[in-house]
Amino acid sequence: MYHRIISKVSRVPRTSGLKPQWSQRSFTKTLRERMKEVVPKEQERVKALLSKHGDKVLSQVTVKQAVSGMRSVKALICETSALDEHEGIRFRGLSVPEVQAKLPKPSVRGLKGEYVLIEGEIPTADEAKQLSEELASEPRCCVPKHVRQLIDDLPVHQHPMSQFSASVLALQSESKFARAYEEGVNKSQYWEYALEDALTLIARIPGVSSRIYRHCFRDGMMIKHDPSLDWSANWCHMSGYDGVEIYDLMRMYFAIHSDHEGGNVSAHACHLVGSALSDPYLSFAAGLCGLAGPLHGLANQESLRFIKKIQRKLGDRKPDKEFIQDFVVDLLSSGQVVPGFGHAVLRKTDPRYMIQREFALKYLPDDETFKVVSLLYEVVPDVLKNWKGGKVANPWPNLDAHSGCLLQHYGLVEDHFYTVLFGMGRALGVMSQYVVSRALGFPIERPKSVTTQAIEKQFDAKP
Ligand code: HAX
Repeated sequence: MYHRIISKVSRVPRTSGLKPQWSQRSFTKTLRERMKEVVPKEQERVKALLSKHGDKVLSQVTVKQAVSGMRSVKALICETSALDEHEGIRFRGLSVPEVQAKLPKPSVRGLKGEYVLIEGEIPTADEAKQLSEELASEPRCCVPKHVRQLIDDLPVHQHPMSQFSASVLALQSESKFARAYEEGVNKSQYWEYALEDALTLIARIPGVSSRIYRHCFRDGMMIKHDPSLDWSANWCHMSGYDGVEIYDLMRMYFAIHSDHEGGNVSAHACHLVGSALSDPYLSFAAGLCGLAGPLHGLANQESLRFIKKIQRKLGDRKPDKEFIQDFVVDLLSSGQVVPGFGHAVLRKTDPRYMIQREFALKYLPDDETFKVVSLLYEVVPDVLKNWKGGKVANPWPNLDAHSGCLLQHYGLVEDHFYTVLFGMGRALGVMSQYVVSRALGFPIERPKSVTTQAIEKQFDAKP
């Protein structure tokens, strides 16, 4: 998802005033080189688009849309991915299965997941390897002492998502973007500093996140990163999970959680805050705070808890459709939502759910939790379709209905932590969006709000 912009950008000598922190033959340099080539072209293209079509109507807004969360209003730009309500997400034009099929295979030093996220054009195995090495190299991946100290001092009962956003804010002391702005950098160079920060932030996330994990759920002793492992595998290793299957699972997991166009809460929050030229750290922390809500990223924690409640109520009995149906109806009758089902844009089963289901069918078909997940898949859509006259726009499962079952199978049972993993993946998408936004010079976001009285005044008076 630095995608084409970033990936195209990588093959020219460094010309900015940034101090190089990595070797001259590193992939990052290649990224910058491609960026140097592509940014002016993309800027010209967007300029031409504005002069040709600037006054055309892209979308209209009804009163209902204004009152109910701006559903379907097209008023944002996101270049890294696009979401179709029936087909699901495409990363720079590639569907999830296409990305999976086209990427260098994990056998090429385990580079499946993060490359989907970072490159728009399919990288060569060498390019993938270079980026992976870059992200695992010191000092780029090293978490500064004050951030380690902060995590160690936080109460273990504090939710891991607030620990994560606090840590990202603490990392902000390292922002090159913020420093460059203070020193009066020319706006044409914003994206270069944004890219620096985005790469450093991404490189440090496995260290931050695994520290939070071991602080909250283990003995607090840290495991050193292994520079021979890729980004996803390093998170597993530092958190205490080693093995080919879990490495593969997490590569897939981070890839599918990375980007979901620009209107979802985490991406939009990050974009909005970034539009004020808040640096990448501040902007990503804002995105994380949005992701921590139960209607968004926290739904993965809630989904597994919901499944566990079903299992507790089942006791020694085997789950069946009737039991699940009654359980779901009880939940709905008590005014709660079924976590992991529904979506503001999608109108079919989320392809990110299907990919996880395929993984489960291959590696854990007999897992007891997977059996409940499968029964929910069979039962819940019909219940939701008929609930209160069919008010639920999308009765199908989203990605959060499945992920906890896979994580739990490999020993990651601490459901509080699941949204942090979502946030790790999301960093790759929203930081890509941030760099692109600075490269294209998008201005501060400032839609117009109105009061409900103003709407009444506007329309009541008319016949
Ligand atoms: N269970 C029960 N009711 C649901 C529902 C569900 N899973 N999904 C939607 N509804 C209800 C809504 O609460 C709403 O009811 P009210 O009119 O009483 O307010 C009604 O159906 C219409 O809502 P909608 O148009 O179908 O859905 P929205 O666009 O308003 O909301 C949500 C989309 C994802 C927030 C919603 O489907 C939901 O709450 N799902 C459960 C939580 C969840 O899984 N969230 C994760 C979504 C994916 C994501 O972002 N992951 O990070």
